[in-house]
Amino acid sequence: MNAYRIIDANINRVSEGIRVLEDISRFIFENKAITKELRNLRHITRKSFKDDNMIKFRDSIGDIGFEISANSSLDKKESIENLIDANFKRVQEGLRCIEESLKILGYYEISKVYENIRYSSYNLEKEFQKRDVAIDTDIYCITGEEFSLGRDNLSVVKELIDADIKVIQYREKNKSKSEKLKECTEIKQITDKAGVTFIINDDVDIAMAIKADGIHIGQGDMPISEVRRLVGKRIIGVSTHNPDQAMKAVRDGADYIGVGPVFETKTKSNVEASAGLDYIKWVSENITIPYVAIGGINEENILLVQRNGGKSFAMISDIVGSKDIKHKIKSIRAKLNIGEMS
Ligand code: 3NM
Repeated sequence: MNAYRIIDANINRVSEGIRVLEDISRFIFENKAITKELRNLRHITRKSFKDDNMIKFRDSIGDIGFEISANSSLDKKESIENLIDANFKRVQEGLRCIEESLKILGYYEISKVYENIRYSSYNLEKEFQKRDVAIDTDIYCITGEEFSLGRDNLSVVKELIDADIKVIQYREKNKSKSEKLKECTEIKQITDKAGVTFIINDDVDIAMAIKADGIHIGQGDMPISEVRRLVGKRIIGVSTHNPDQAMKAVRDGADYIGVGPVFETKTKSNVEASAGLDYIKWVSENITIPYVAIGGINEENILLVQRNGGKSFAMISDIVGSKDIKHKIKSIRAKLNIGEMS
């Protein structure tokens, strides 16, 4: 009976798909709970139905599907996100084939077991997508000691935390690696205590050394796939300046993108020409991962950015360069809240 052959092939297919997801969860995202759950599902998949007929009807060499699959270009996996997506689909479709075939053979109870595995896989797929992207925030603050009116980065960060800022990026272009490492180590201790997401600009090695929550890279830096290999489940943010770069960053597996420069800025040297409000509007309508507007944003123009689709706003000079940081943030937030209501 060929239904046995379908079941046999799909138990293998589902187990292999789960194994790929399990290894991504284990070695890339280092997520114990999801890895354990996947392992459990793989075992149930293998053990719940065993019948000698499956081996009897197995015929991998005579499988007419092998040639079709070998010539298909659909096997191309562009990023880790594609790989996850493709393997969940493979697992779910395979489970459905097992369920239906078991019913043909009259194994209704066992068919239910595979149906349950399928439902668990939908849940896990959602968990996979949730990855630690603690980036949804209103004001995303970035350090810059030279604009900080003589204050050092550490004391600015303390003031930001006191003002209830939830995401801070360390960006310092004029310091040595060892100075940056020392500063980031100190900052990490206080951001950890405060439950604040701490992202490092450019230096993947520092991010790894201090176990930062994330890394932010620019267009000229290492490819996202390489950075992902190094940082695993940590957040990866990528600066983008036009729609092509935004779409590529999403395809390559960025967790969020920077969108700018919205306005002219003097803070970044060699900065690209202003991308304008059209670009942030385009992103708000076309990009599904979190995005952060950046470049020349200040208390005066932030509502314009909000009206053009901005939800999260990265700022350097207007915040670190203000005398009273706490007051500044309070007053920006008041504007954003009123803007949202009107
Ligand atoms: N990145 P300010 S603009 C660091 O467009 C940075 O990717 C940009 O500083 C980008 O808020 C920028 O002082 C500078 O203008 C932002």
